Amino acid sequence: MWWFLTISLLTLLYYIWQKQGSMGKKYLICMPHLPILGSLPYMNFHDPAHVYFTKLKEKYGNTFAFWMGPQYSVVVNHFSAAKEVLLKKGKDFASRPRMVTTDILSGSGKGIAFSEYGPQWRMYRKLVQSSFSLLKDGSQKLEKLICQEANTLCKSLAAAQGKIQDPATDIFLASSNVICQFCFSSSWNKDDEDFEIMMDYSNNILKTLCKDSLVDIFPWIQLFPNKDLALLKDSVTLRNELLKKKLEIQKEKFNIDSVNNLLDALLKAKLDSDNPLVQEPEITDEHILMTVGDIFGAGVETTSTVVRWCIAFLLHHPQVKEEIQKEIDQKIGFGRTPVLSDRNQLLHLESTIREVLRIRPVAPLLIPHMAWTDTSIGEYTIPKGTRIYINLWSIHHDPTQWNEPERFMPERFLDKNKDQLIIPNASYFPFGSGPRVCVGEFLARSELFLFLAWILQRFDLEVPDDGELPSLDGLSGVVFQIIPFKLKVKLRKGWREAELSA
Ligand code: PLO
Repeated sequence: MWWFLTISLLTLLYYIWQKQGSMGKKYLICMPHLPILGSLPYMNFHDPAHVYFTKLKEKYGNTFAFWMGPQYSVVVNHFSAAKEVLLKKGKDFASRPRMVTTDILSGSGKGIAFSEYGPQWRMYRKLVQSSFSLLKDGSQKLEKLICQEANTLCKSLAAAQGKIQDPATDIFLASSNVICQFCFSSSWNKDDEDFEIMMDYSNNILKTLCKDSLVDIFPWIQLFPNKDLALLKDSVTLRNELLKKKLEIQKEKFNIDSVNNLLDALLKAKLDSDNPLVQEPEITDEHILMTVGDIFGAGVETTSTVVRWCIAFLLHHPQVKEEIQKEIDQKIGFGRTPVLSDRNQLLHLESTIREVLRIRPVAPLLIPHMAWTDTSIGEYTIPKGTRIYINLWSIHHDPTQWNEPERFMPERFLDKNKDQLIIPNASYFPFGSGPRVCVGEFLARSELFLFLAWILQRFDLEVPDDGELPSLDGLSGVVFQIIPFKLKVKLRKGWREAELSA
């Protein structure tokens, strides 16, 4: 009886407290919620979060609120509100919520992907951005670098020609080496121990990070034994050891007059900031490691996943693959390998990449944003500290913007005459937008184009003899992964003949 009375009283006080705070302000429609547990008892955990939030649109509208345990949170399902959050009021919403799992990965909010908005984040982000320009011109030309890895990738695929293979490791190696060159000017072989360790820990981090697991909602849960958290901690320790090793090597080689990679650029910035006249946020080894760790992790996991999604969709749609190859044969032939400037020529390949990024966005809920000041979305008040989930899945599958959004149709990114690439509507931003837009977008797009162009020029990709097509369901998480699949790779006749006559 006493229990019942106490709980009823607490619930009543909670609602009165909420109502008082909201006088004169307009709040978003909110899912039902209870004290402490928030809306969790009313939520369905069968569907992946991005699909569930898309379904809730019917009931609560495009933008609605819910309580993730004690945390007031907002879901944005439509591009116009998303643009307001990411671009128009981008600064207000440019922070990140602190979560137990991302704190473990980022050494308590260091680096650039998961850190809060502020001068420190801005400085590291600028440093990373200017390092990317090292790639655009300079000795380590981006194109040369990617083509070198595309060449190794094609050789490995050719070595297992005719057999049934899962291309995941070879593709992962290729994208890892591009980003490894950018970060540390080094690369791995397929059988290097460090490469295997990296592939393993990276996979385990993806399985456990930012999954809206209970520990990210109720941090006190970490006080109890937790298998996933232990796996994440062990994986992050392995990652940090690997990064530290790279940092020590780079420190020994470091020459301030020759900045060749991201780590060099950060070490140089650290030296410059040791000057007491320069008033900038402090640059420490730990911050450097976490920043490189973010870029490295993002470069490794995202590109290789998208290349595999592209291959999977092409196995489902062989006619699209044929169209791409026809265009490669006409515009490039077999006399030379593809280069970046072919991008304006290979419209079918480019439109396919765009469509894959639409239908299977790399991060269907982006990384959660957080309002670091009191602000608003439209006429609705958004208090400081609100978590914002931008539902890219819903935005990219919005039936009012996309005709048959569930259908794979690369031609939607071509004009009527099919001779020009277009973005058919504004409900599309696979790399995010605004202050937190992906810093590696240029690198990612270049890699996707070159890896796929090299593969499709040389090989026919076929479904294994048992006819099993890849699953297009995916595994949700901070990166929307593809379920491993197998395929048969065959050298194309034209390529073989060209090789013989060379
Ligand atoms: C991938 C696993 C790595 O071991 C660690 C890592 C660092 C940065 C993360 C990345 C992971 C996943 C993709 C992320 C990236 C930062 C930006 C990128 C989340 C977890 C995206 C898609 O937003």
